[in-house]
Amino acid sequence: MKNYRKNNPNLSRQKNCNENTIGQSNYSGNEACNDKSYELIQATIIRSISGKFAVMDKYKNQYSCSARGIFRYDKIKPLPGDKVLINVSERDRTEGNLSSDDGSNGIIEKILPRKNALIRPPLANLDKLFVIISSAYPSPSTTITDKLITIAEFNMIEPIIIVSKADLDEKSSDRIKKIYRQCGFTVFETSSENKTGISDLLSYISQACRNETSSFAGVSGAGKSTLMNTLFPSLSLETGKLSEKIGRGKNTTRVSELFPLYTLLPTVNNCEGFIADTPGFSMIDFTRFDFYKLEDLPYTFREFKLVLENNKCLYKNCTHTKEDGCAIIEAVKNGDIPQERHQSYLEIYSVLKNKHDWD
Ligand SMILES: Nc1nc2c(ncn2[C@@H]2O[C@H](COP(=O)(O)OP(=O)(O)OP(=O)(O)O)[C@@H](O)[C@H]2O)c(=O)[nH]1
Ligand SMILES: [Mg+2]
Ligand SMILES: [Zn+2]
Repeated sequence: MKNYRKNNPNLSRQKNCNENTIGQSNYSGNEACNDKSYELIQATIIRSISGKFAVMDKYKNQYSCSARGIFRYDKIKPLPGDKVLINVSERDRTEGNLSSDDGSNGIIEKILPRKNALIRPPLANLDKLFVIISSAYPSPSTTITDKLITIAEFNMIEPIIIVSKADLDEKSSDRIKKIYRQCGFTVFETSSENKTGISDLLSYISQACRNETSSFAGVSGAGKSTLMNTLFPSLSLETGKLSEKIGRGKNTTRVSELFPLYTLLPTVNNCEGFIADTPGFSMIDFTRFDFYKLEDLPYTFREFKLVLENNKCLYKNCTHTKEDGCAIIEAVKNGDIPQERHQSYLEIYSVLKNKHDWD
């Protein structure tokens, strides 16, 4: 990789002093500040594999890092997307090279404050989440899709819907598009097979995702990696067939990885930022993980919020599940809220309600 740092007169490294950072409760920053050899470089984690982290600094130098033990002690897992301060040796600093002889040429000292962090996919500091749902094979589930959307909404991440494999079932593709467009989402329809919708999505990414961190997410086999390969021909991500017996993906992608947009879109000027491919899943377990609380749920459905701004439910503590005089149920009846979205709401409501009762 080209070394931008060596020739850069504006080279600035951040000093390790009194940052509001994650994972430094038992770590004395003073010790580092007194010693010039401990000057730190700010970088972004782009990949994590079995305890090692690939990170990239703003001059595009890449380093392989391990993390300080303090993170494990504090039960904080550095995630792809994390902005970190790393400590690298003088030799590695000038070489800026991911594959040093011993396979490790830096240490993550600090994780800078996060804007957000997701459990699934495991990523930090996301601005946009492309939620992929295939028209068929695997058969589309609006419930799983809505679970993912609500998690994004709760974390102030903009969800963008992509209906993939549009070549397989036009009717199903139209149905899904209609649901999400009606709720106010930006929706794309693509087929990697016959290359439809690719240029629209590409020009959206080139404009809207610059200088941001975004990610693809969705069930295994929905076609995320195939779509990334189609959009960005410089990638050659592994893709996999579905299990014929159960019509599900086989979890081909194993790790979440951020790709720098400047490498994917070489013709776009000043294209900073990242886009990630992530491992697919078959379910999102609200009983095991605390994504958000029951009382947050109605606000994670953007079209519910709109209805409630203009109409009041009869009862102040309306759960929007079955009450007479519920503005949401009324909106579902007259077609202002898609039935499928309310169904997803009911399913998540029931899981969170039971969990709540138990606590
Ligand atoms: N007909 C059709 N098949 C597609 C399309 N996109 C992907 N596929 C097929 O779907 C299968 C799964 O694709 P992947 O890209 O590996 O899916 P994924 O979402 O990355 O799966 P995981 O990595 O397991 O999460 C492969 O056999 C692809 O060839 C498409 O647009 N049309
Ligand atoms: Mg994949
Ligand atoms: Zn209500």
